[in-house]
Amino acid sequence: AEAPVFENTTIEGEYGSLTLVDGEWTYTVDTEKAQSLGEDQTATDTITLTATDGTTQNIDITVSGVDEASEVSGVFTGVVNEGDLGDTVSISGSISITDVDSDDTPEFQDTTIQGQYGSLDLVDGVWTYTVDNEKTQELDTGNSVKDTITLTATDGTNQDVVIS
Ligand SMILES: [Ca+2]
Ligand SMILES: [Ca+2]
Repeated sequence: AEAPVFENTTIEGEYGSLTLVDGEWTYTVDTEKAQSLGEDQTATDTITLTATDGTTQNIDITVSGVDEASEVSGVFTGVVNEGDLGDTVSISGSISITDVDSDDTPEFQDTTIQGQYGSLDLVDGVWTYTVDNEKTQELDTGNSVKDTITLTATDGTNQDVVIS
């Protein structure tokens, strides 16, 4: 009988692929598949090689997670005109935060933040800035001021919303 061998092959695993060439295996991580692993997470990818005589051998690869930064999306600027006293002048936009790491679930929680010329309410990812007309009456046509409100997500990510 011929001596058994492990023939050259490439096997797809859960987080990458293993290539066997002349008895030497190389495991290459697929970044797309592995990025959901967070900073303190590890996963084991078990690849089974089968020899020509049917002998099987598992190769266990431990993949350690790396933290990916969270991403904020939405509307971060707004332009409103001051209103007369007693008017309600407001502008709205959305804000959201995502993180590919499965153990990171940041969010912007509901809050109300007092600014210099009004206040911003955040409810379920929608912010509404309402002008305090008492503080803006001194603005003449053509005058513009900026109010910068900083929203902080649960993971510490800051996002400014700038209202003119
Ligand atoms: Ca990751
Ligand atoms: Ca992360």
